[in-house]
Amino acid sequence: MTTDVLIGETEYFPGLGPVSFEGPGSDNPLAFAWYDAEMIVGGRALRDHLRFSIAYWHSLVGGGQDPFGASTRPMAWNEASDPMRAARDRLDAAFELITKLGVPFYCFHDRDLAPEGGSVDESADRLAEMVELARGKQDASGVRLLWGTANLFSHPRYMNGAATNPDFQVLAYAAAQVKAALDATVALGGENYVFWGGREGYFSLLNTDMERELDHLAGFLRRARDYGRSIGFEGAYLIEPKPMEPTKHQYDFDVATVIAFLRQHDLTDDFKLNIENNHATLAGHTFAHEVEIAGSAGLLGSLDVNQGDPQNGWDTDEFLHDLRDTVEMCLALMRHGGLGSGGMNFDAKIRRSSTDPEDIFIAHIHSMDTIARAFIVASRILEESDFLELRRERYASYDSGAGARYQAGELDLADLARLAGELGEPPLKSGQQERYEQLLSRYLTR
Ligand code: XUL
Ligand code: CO
Repeated sequence: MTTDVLIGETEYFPGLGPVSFEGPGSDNPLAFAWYDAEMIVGGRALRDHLRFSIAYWHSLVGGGQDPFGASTRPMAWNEASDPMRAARDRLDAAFELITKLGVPFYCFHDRDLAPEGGSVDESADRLAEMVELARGKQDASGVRLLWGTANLFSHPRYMNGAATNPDFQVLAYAAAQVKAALDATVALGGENYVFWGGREGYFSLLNTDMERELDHLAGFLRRARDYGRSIGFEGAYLIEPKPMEPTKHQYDFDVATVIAFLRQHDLTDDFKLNIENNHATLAGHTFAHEVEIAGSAGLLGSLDVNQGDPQNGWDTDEFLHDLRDTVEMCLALMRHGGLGSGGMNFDAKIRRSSTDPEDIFIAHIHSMDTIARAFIVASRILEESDFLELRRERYASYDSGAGARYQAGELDLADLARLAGELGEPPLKSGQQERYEQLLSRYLTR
């Protein structure tokens, strides 16, 4: 799976890319130092392990606007006064960026690809028109769709939620949007379909019937699943947890909450998790923790790779560059069998003051390098060090004797109490945390 560089009528990033691999010694900010797509790790090319993806909304739509000011980033592809013309220009720019970076996948919201129309039908027609063009770009370049989704949070009609809106008319409108977004995803061979509960949550419990809203959400997901399957969608549906923002409390709070919800509503055969690092840290967890929880439940779907700022609690969506954290996440990911049909989507934005055309290239290159390097380090820790052995030894008392019988479900509480009396006071056994941390540090620089 390779991608061919695709430039439209206008070249939007002249002089930039295609990006090549120069190796760890490179000082060239516009070349890969670690991400060698062809490098074989554990029998597979890095490209196929990592399955990088561009996020249309951050890299082609958002221009750095924040609550205090307008956008700062020059984006010539968004300037046409006819919004469909702008959508076509944006598609050109998207495929130029994706293919120059050599990224194999992309992700979009319906409204990133095509502007909303004046009615449900006009919006669906506009999306279908853009899907036709995107299909051509995919075929010409070899780029694939990792997932599609519907933006059910920007329009004012969704201010009180979409599938959890107290007003049925809004829920129905959201359903129309998801139907069209599923049609688009299937037409483009999308491998997954994402639900991020944009405004599914509450600001005050005083005016909120939470039980009813959650029930409506489950019903909405069931309808979406059934429709998708009926039009031939065979991929995974993914829920993306986030604890807060925009609402005070988002229903899909974190991975554990979502898993409980999916199990309660019998949805685990079709739905998995799309885990985002900055959402994990907002919930007071780490990326590794969330990957571990989903992996243990067999519900690991895909990743939105980014990072927050340790000094504040916002969803700053920075490009992931923390090597150490990423190694920890990769250790959890690899122990649970990797991404499968998921990928690593750069749900990240360059800073508002990053206004040079090359900034978006450098941001992706640096993140791809960080992740590739972390992945290689993690695979070496797993294959060459005593990391797994140390962890196994820590639990060795459950491998034989009474411990093994306990793990197999035998021994009741009275049996355990009798054994405690016979075995006596347990000796203290070190958890050796510093030894693990040292091991990780040493592999970072090898
Ligand atoms: C918002 C977020 C979204 C989802 C897709 O915080 O992460 O971009 O990934 O709707
Ligand atoms: Co995201």
